[in-house]
Amino acid sequence: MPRSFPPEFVFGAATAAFQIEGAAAEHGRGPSIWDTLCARPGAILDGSDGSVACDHYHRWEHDLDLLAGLGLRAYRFSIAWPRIKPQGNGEVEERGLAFYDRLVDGMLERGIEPFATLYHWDLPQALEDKGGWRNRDTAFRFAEYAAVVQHRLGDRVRTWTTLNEPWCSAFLGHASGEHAPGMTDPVAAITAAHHLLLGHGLAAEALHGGRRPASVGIVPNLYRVTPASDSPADLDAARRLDGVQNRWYLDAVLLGSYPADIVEDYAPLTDLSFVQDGDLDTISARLDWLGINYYSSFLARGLDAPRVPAPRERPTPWVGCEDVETVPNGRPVTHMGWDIEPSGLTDILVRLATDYPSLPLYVTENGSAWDDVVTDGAVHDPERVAYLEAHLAACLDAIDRGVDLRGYFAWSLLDNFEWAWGYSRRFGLVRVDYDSQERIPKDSAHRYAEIVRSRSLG
Ligand code: IFM
Repeated sequence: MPRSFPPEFVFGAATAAFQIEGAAAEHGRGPSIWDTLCARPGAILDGSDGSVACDHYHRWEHDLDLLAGLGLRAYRFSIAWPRIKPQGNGEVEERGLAFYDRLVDGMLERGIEPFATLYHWDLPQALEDKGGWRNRDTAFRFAEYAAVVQHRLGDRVRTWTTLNEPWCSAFLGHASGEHAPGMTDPVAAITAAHHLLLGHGLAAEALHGGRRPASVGIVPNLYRVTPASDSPADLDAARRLDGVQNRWYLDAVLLGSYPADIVEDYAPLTDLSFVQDGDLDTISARLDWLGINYYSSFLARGLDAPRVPAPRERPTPWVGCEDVETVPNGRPVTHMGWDIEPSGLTDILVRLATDYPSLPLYVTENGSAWDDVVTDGAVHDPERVAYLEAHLAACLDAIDRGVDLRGYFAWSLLDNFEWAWGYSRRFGLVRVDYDSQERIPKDSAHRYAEIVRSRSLG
C-alpha cells in the first residue's frame, strides 16, 4: 500500500534572502554582517559573496513559477532586515518593503501560501557596529523591525518565523567564527544566544499584538544525539551536546528556563548575568508552532582531554563540549560530509511531541548537498531523490506515531550561496548556473512534484 500524507499536510520549499537575492546594493539595501564577512580574505571557501547569488531579486517571478510548477503550495522565504532598515535604526526603506509586497502578491496569485522568516542571519552591519547580538538593544530593534514588516505584509502573511537556527547565529557566528560576524569568543556566543531568544520573544509579542492575526513560530536546527557507547564519558558527552544544541533553545522557548545542567556547565565561563528578570517569561510566551530544521544526527564520544584545534582549524562551536567529538555512523555522507540518518528525524519529532506536547510541528528545512553534474541539459541526482524519499518516509513514521506534523519544506528550492562554503555546495531541487542564471529542475524536483501530486510515497 502506498503511504499517504494527511489531506491538510503542507508541502513547500525554503530559501533565505542572503543566499538567493543578490542585488546587494539595490533600492537602498544596507550592508549586512554577511557582506562584511564575505569581504574578509579566507572567510568564504571559494572567495565568493552574495552580491549576485541567484539574482532572485530580479528573477523572483520566474522562481515563483518554478515553485508553482512543482505543485508546491507553500514557500518559506526570508526577509532581509537590511532592505527594510538599512541603518538598523528608525528609518524604513520603502523600496525594500515594496519588493516583499510584490513577492507576497506573486505567491498569492499562484496559490502559494507565504511562510515568512524575519531573521535568517543577515543582521544590518550598522547594528553589528553597536555590538550586534551581544548588545541587548538589538533584541528591541528586532521587535521594531518585525512590527514594521507585519504592518505592511500582515494582511497577506499569516505565518511568521522569528529566528532561523539561532544556534548558528550565536555559536557559528561568535564561537567558531565560521559565520558572521566571525568572532571566536565563547562568552560572546552565549550572550548572543540569549539576546537572540529575547529578540524572538519580543518580536513574537509585537506580531501577536499587531492588528492582524499572526501565527508565530521559531526554527531551531535540531539533531538526534546518541552516545557512541554506554561509557560514562560518552553518555556525558551526549548529554552536553544535546544540551547546548537542542535543549538550550527548546527549554527556553517552551518551558521558560535554561537547562540546569548546561547552566552549571557554563558556570566557569559566565554566570549568565545578562539574563534579566522576566526575560524567560518573554521568551516563552505564546508560541503557535515549532519548526524543525533537520539534516543529520550526532554520535557523541567523550575524550580524555579537550581537543586542541589543529593549526588553522576553527575552535569548536559547541561551547562546553571541547572534549567531545562526533564520530561517523558508518553510512554514506552528503557533500557536506554530514551523516545521513532519516530515523533521527522521526526520533526528534516524537521526542518533541512527548516532551513538549500540544505544539503543531513543521519540518521547515531538510535536504542534502551533492556534487551535481549536468548531462544533456538534465541533472540526475539519485542521492538527493533517495534522501528526500527517506526523510519524507521518516515524517510519515512520526505521523503514524501520533505526532502533529503539519508540513515539510525542502531545502532548498534553488542552489544558492551556502554561507562559508560559498557556491561550492548545491542543495537545490533546481540547479542554478551562476554564469547564465539558467534554472534546471533536477530529477529530485520532478520526484518531489510527483510525491506532492499523489500525496504519497508510492
Ligand atoms: O543553507 C543552510 C540554511 O541557510 C540554514 N539551514 C541549513 C542550510 C544548509 O546548510
